[in-house]
This record gives sequence, structure tokens and C-alpha cells, in this order.
Amino acid sequence: MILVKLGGSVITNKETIKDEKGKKIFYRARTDRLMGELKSTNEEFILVHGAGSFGHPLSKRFELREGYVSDRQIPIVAKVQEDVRTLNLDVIQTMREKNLAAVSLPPSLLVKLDGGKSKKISMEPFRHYLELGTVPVTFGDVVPDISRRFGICSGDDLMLHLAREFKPRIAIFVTKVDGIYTKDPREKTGSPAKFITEINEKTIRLIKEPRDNVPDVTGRMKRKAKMMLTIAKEGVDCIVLNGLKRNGLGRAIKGEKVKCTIARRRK
Ligand code: ATP
Ligand code: IP8
Repeated sequence: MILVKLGGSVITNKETIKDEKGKKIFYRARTDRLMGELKSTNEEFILVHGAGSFGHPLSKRFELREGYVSDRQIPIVAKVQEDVRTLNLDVIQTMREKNLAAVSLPPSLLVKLDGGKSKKISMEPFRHYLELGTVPVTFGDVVPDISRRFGICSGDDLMLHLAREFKPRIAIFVTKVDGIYTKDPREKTGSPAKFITEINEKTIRLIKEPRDNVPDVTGRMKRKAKMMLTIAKEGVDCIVLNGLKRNGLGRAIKGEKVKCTIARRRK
């Protein structure tokens, strides 16, 4: 069994957000291709996807990650939940078109935080729908928080909890870069970004946070790298690869060599 997260940067446009008609951008053709690559491997999987432009900009503007501070946030909690479900429905539809029986498992109903940290995640529905032969699909969402009333659960957090529970053969983060660099490879000033082939306690210290304005409330590559190390400590190999490269995901699942950053399992 494998665990795959399609990053918000791959399936949406986190920089431009809306098209000329004012509609949020979902990259359907690209998602469709990635589903084809997943399907061709014939291996059981759980799919997680990020929120991208459907979740981050409003969550940032209304500081949803820190929980309740004002009543102004309440309609926004509902709106962001609606938006991430719209994206989830888009993802689910591309899966159905590939004859993948995808079942949506919204974290708003399954996850409880306390002080921003995961307190409880119901794993039973994931187990049930796997046993049924369907593909459980979950995503970054706004969820209840016991002490702060609400908070954000990211797809990266879900990857860790699902890896811990299901011990997949591999956990794969699909993003729009080849892997993790010492700094954002788009940054052209200063010394060039160096590619990190393996994340460990030493190399993680080399990663600098980006200086761009991309709205993101759940942390960037450094946080992903930390999550990968934690997943590796759970005994699961974890990689980040480029979803823009045709068949990179499919080849990685088949065990073929692709350019990626790995955190090797520790147990
Ligand atoms: P989401 O969290 O919305 O699901 P994602 O998982 O696709 O998104 P992002 O956090 O958006 O991932 O990360 C991808 C982006 O991070 C790329 O656009 C890349 O340019 C940028 N980036 C910033 N710092 C780094 C770094 N050190 N190494 C690699 N990419 C980086
Ligand atoms: O895109 C964030 O999830 P992520 C969820 O996986 C929201 O980090 C609602 C911003």
C-alpha cells in the first residue's frame, strides 16, 4: 500500500489563484495525468491532497490557523470548508473518470485539534473504505479545535498520521519541484540553491525559508522536510518528487530511479 499527497502547488495555482473569469484554477489535465500514473501501478493507495489556492489565501487573511479571535471569522470557516470540498470534488471526479472508486473523507468530520495540535483522528473510516476496495481521499481542511474552537489541519499532517497508522510501503509528496533544495530554487539572488538528495538531521538545517509572498498557512518546504523525517522515524520511506514531470510519479511507485529527495526509514 502507498500513501500519496498531491500538493496544492501541483493541482492549483497558488500564485495567480483565479483565472480571467474570476474562477479558482484547478489543473484538471495535470491531475488527470497523475491519476493515470497512480492507476497504472495497480497498487492500493490512500490519496491526500493540499488545499492550494482553494484554502490558503482566505485562511491566511482571516488567521484561521490561530483559531477563534472574532465573529468575523465564522462565515470564513464555512467558506473555506466549502472551497476545499469543491477542490476535493474536482479531484474525486478526475479519479472516477479513470475508474478509480474514490471516497471522500473530509477532515472537518474526522479530525479534532487541541491548541492547533492533532488530538484525535478517526482512522476507522480509512480502514473501512480500504477494505471495501475503494480509494480513501482526504485533504487539508478547517477542523474543530477543543481550546481554540477551530484550526487548520494540513495534508502534510494527515500524511504523518496515516503513515503511522497504515505503515505504507512508501509515502510520496508530489509537488512542483524536483525535491527539496537549500533554498527556494526560484530565488535568483545570492548563492544558488543546492539540491538535497537525502533529508536527515544534518541536511535539514541547510534549508532556508522562502522570501516570496505565496499565501500559505501551514508552512513551506522546511516543515515538509520535518514531516518527512518524522514519517521516516515511523519506519516509512518518504520522498518528494516533481508532479510536473510526466510519469515521474508512476516510475517512482514502480521503484524506478527518478530525481527526488528522500528521507529513509529508520526502523
Ligand atoms: P500545499 O501545502 O498547498 O499542498 P505543496 O505541498 O504543493 O502545497 P508548497 O509548500 O507549495 O507545496 O511547496 C512547493 C513550492 O515551494 C514550490 O513552488 C517551490 O518553488 C517552493 N520552495 C520554497 N522553498 C523551497 C525549497 N527549499 N526547496 C524546494 N522548493 C521550495
Ligand atoms: O494545503 C491546508 O492544507 P495543505 C488547509 O495541505 C487549509 O497545507 C484549509 C489551508
